[in-house]
Amino acid sequence: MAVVDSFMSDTQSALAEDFLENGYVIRPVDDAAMLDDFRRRIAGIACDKLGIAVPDDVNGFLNGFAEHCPIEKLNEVRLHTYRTMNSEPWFRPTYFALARSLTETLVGNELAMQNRVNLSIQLPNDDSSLLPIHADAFGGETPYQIVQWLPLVNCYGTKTMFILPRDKSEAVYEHFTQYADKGMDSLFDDVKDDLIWLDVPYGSVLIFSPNYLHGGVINVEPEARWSMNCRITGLFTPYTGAEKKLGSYYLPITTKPVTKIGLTYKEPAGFEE
Ligand SMILES: O=C(O)CCC(=O)C(=O)O
Ligand SMILES: [Fe+2]
Repeated sequence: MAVVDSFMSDTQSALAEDFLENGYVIRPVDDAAMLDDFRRRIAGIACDKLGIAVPDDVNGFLNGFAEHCPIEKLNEVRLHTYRTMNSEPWFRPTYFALARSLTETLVGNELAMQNRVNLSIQLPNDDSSLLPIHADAFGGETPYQIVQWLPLVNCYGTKTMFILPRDKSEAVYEHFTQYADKGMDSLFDDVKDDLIWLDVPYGSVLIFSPNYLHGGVINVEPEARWSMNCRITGLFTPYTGAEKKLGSYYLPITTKPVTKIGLTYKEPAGFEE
């Protein structure tokens, strides 16, 4: 009969080490066929808005989106897609399922997930929806979270996002006060040689800690970027939710029966001394 001498499998330990060292990991999604179905449905929502049929070549369609959607209509189509996808009952559960094994290893299995998943569509040379270098914790979000960042097309070069790895971000934070005056553009210049431009092919998912510096630049590749991002946190962490609260911004998704029982337990009267 087999026994074990570790609380984690070798795969889980390697994942945890990689994440702790770099502040991010890139791995295949849990179910490639589910991702294909998911992507086709998302493309279908955008096609509805444009009044066209979903093409067989979804990958080519999304990459070549500039040919189907003029830049003036892009935000309207993006918002329609964002709202519609987030209103579908299959959407957040499927999004979560695609990276479940990674999230459970890195965060836990009793989780709260951002109420909506964000959608980013960046046409070539389009500067309309860029997120310059930042860390989400600066804006009052919990530091006890990961971002699940899912590309619907191959993301590389300027078509992807960058991150400053954990040790380099932490070194910058040691001397951060200077940027209050100098501004974030000068921060970008100071760290740009150390940035990792995350190569995330379709079929894989990026999980990163948004406590470390990250962002994007104008996509100068010939294809459009389609990516989604969503925050997931442990249901029970020291974070008290000054800005982004549990119950509104983060919604519990995998609350366990023992927690439900524990939360409703009331000590019967008569036990006080
Ligand atoms: O997709 C990007 O370019 C940036 C995403 C981001 O900043 C985030 O998800 O926290
Ligand atoms: Fe961010």
